[in-house]
Amino acid sequence: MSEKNLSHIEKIKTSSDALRGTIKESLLDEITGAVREQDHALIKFHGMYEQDDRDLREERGQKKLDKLYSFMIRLRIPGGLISPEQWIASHHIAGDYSTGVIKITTRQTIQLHGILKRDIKPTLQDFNEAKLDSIAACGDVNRNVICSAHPAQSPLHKEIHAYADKISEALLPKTKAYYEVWLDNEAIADKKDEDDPLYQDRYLPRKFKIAIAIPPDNDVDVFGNDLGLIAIVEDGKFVGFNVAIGGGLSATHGNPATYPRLATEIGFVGGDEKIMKVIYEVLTVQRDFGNRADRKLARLKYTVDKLGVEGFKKEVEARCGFELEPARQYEFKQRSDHFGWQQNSEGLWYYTVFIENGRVLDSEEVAMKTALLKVAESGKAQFRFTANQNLILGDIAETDKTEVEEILTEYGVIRHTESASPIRKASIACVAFNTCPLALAEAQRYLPALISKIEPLLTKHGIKDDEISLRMTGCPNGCGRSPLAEIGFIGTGYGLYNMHIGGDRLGNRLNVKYRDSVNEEGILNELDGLFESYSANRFSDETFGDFVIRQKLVTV
Ligand code: SRM
Ligand code: SF4
Repeated sequence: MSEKNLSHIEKIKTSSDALRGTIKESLLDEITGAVREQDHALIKFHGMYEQDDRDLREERGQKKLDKLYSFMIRLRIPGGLISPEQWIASHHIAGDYSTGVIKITTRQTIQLHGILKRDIKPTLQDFNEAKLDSIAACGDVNRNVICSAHPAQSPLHKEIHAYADKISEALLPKTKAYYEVWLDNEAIADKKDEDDPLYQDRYLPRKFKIAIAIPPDNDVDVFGNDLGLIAIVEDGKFVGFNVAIGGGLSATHGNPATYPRLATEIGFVGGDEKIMKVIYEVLTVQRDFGNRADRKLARLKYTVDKLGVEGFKKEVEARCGFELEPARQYEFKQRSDHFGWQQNSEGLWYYTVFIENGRVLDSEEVAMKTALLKVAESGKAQFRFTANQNLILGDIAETDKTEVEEILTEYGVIRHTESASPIRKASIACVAFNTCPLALAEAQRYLPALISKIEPLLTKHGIKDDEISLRMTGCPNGCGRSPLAEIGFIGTGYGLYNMHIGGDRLGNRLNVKYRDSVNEEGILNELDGLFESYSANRFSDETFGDFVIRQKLVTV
């Protein structure tokens, strides 16, 4: 591609001195709370975003004040697992430097918001002390590798989870910029140590996401990822992965060239070396064939559709030097989290805590943040985030279960988890206002209240125990994976949402737009009618998503 057609981010990347840019200078500039324009793009590769408080934008603008800049930092936590000590550290870092709210994301990690420029380094240094980092949590590289989170029913889960770490490590950029800029490490003497055969100096055309699903659970929404790996277990042994390519959930309002797409399964690969090779070469094909002119069309899904699924697969196979085997059999049976207590094959206990939209804070209803700190301080449980924005307190010994349970009871966590309705527990909302610069409508600040108005409708129609998946995003980027919900709301303007229906309960089918830009009254009217019809006419065990498709309310 000729230089002049490259998007401006491509130029920033190649001229960034391995992602250093002028970040150090930006940090020293006390006149503004922001970083320089090119550094704005580069800091994403270090796991952070520059934002401003959108609630205050207008008022500050009227007073001719600069925007109130702050930063969001997102950690890299492959498979979502951290130790109690790391939770304690995160709790205190959140209190010291951010808004104090810890946000569990849809990719099994945590983010902190509202960090001032001068506090970024202390934040990252404190995380580093706790052996946590934010390298490649954002940017045009492989992001946090996610993996089915559910309590290990079999010892194989450990073996498969280990791949999340291994893949994440293998696909990290080689640059040492993070250590130099944020942790004050000395500049490396020999730049050859930073040679990066995978990312070179241009990195990928766009973000890249990998998920590992362990059937029967599809809690990671494996088909919404650039690269989906579905673990295949035969005769009690993990034998390899089915490989799915080209998933992605974003679209842009008014741009028909953009669309959500489910990943397509292209075959099976077994054996550690071959598995790692296939993953690596999927990235190199995207690196070499992805669109570097238009970032709206740069995700892997568009490259797959450009080359054709077969064409893409052949290119991967040629680079690997071997062919994929035919995809193997598996079945997904659940996508939502398994709330409450579970025990694994080794006798260890797990408690899955419901955390509405992933926001860990103390509220009048539940002292979640305090409770989790107490559990962490007891040292009796590991912390595993789920891709549904919840938390599993895991690996709890039989002898420690009572102690953990007492803490959870004392601070209202068990009541909170048990009393939430099935639809609330199966809901997801993205961040949206007040920090997301791309939000057109509210999501996590609004969905809980909307659900409180939807619950009586479910009760009225006798379907309150139905676990309908309902997701809301403040724009069509799909961060809360609304295109994969049975009912998805996608913000179009403040207080307005496109309403999509007809996704299936397991994440195998995208939903379809049903109504344009409806407000709350419209949403509740539509749902009232739909629930009435569903309750009266559904087959037994038929899910809401399947029902609306059978009734041809939308066409897939
Ligand atoms: Fe996302 C951009 C939040 C998961 C698709 N996403 C953003 C930004 C960073 C806005 C921005 O670019 O400035 C949001 C920050 C808001 C804030 O204030 O924190 C943001 N995305 C999130 C999180 C925190 C939502 C949540 O509430 O949990 C999730 C963080 C995941 C993580 O830990 O890495 C999050 N984002 C997703 C997902 C879901 C997933 O990966 O399973 C998607 C859809 C899947 C996909 O990628 O196709 C998603 N986010 C996007 C996109 C659209 C990308 C595209 O293909 O065009 C953007 C915009 C962009 O990249 O230009 C975006
Ligand atoms: Fe922001 Fe849109 Fe993502 Fe929501 S879906 S966090 S509004 S980019």
